[in-house]
Amino acid sequence: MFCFQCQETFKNSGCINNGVCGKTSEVANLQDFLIWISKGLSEIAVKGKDKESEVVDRVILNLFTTITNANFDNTAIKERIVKTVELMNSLREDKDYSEAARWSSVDFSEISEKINSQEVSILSEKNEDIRSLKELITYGLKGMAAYTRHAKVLGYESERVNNFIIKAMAELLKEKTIDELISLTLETGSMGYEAMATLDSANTKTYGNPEISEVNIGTRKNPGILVSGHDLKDFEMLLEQAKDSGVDIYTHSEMLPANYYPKFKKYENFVGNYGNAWWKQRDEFEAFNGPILMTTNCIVPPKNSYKDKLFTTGAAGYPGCEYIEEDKDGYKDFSKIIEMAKKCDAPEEIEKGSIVGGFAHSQVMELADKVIENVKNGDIKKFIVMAGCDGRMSDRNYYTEFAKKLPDSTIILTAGCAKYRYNKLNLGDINGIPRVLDAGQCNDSYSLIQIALALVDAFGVESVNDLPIVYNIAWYEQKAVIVLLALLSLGVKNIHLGPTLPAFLSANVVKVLVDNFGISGITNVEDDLKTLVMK
Ligand code: SF4
Ligand code: SF3
Repeated sequence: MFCFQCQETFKNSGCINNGVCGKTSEVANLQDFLIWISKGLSEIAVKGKDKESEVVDRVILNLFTTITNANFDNTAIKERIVKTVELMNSLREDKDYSEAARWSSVDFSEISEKINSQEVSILSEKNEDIRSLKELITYGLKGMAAYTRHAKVLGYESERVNNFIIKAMAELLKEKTIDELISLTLETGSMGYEAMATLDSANTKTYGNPEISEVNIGTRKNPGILVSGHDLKDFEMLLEQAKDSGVDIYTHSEMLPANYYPKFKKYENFVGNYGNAWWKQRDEFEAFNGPILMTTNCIVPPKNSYKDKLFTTGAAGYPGCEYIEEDKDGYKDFSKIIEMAKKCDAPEEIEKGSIVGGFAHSQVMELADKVIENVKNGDIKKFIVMAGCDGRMSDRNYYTEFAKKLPDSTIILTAGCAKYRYNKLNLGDINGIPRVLDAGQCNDSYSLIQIALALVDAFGVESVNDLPIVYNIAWYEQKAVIVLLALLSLGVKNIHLGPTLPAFLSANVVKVLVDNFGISGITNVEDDLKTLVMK
């Protein structure tokens, strides 16, 4: 195996025997093969007369399945390989295709032979810069696919985004120049922005605009179900099915922003958020006592103490944990989880109190006058975008320290699970405006962009780069990659990215990003405060 798609990759170079995330080499190799034939399937669709929606759905699910920490289940990945090959076989015409598009076997001894030949490995591309850009685009597409699927289950999609995903996947099989790949990278970013906008519409039109909310972080005495990941539709179905069961529902990690949506608040058994970011789940899931539903990443290989209570659905999967299928209408039956919860103890209380969030674009626009007035009178001097991911490595304490040491005249704009590094620090407020404004999940970085664009209008400046906004973004997996590419495609400059720069960026690609976008890594809290905030 060779995988370097996430921030925690071994020695910031590449996982070679096992993933730091817990991915086995068998799963990693099968995932590489799945991506390779997904590109082949895309090529068949691009060269064919009609772009079958079945192709789009299949490629999107395959991309999403290979996101870091989403699916560790070799059986599930093999099943997806078989379905993909069968679809290719049914659509292939009498045309000239690449080897990936010609692949027609579902015999796993042949597939293993192909994998062992190393021809579908990331390292099969020998030119380091071409490999770097092709992987950057692939990872962006993975993030875009995740957001696209969340929107699709709510009945929203963008044909442009769908077509782009298929086109770009097919393009990645071709020989390309550096310049061609750079322009495909930027196109990926702007399509990523459209995918995020589509998901924003899907979420807000279905569940209402997020509003300022005080979220309970304590527990009640009933047994509970804990829901993690990003899929709001799964969350709604579970809330609805559990509403009269006597079982309480709690969010974990990236599901926290569900607490901000008006439509979910009406459920009396929706208690609040339990615990922190994904990487603390081994302790927190154990203390929770009840079953847990993972709707997407990030899954950490579970402890035996709760493994039989961990359920997955959608693109997520873990061997030995039960997977909840959807029926042909998209309905999922969660009764087994609810019945299991009834027999479990109530959650152990690990925290008390509340946190405040819900500052997506519509809510912030309502506060716009107040925000602008505070900027004009100098009470707010700077906004620091600290969105992105959290991770388990101790070097991420940097973000807690950075947040603590920010001057009182600054506001943190956040989205994604990066917020857990500072959302319980009680950083106070500026004339009633909290100093940490959480817009929601990582995809709600879209809201942060909307807020920046509104400020451009309000202050009459030329671009977002003329605003008192700086960027200190933390990344971990591929959804952060699409958020980053979206920001670059909008012309946002001087983003600081940490805790380390992606291992998949070659020295030359980093140079392109530095020269054109002023991207840089992080150094230490004191120096970065000077560069970002005090200047
Ligand atoms: Fe390693 Fe990250 Fe790939 Fe997992 S996803 S195998 S930790 S690079
Ligand atoms: Fe977090 Fe996985 Fe990226 Fe969605 S839950 S931001 S890491």
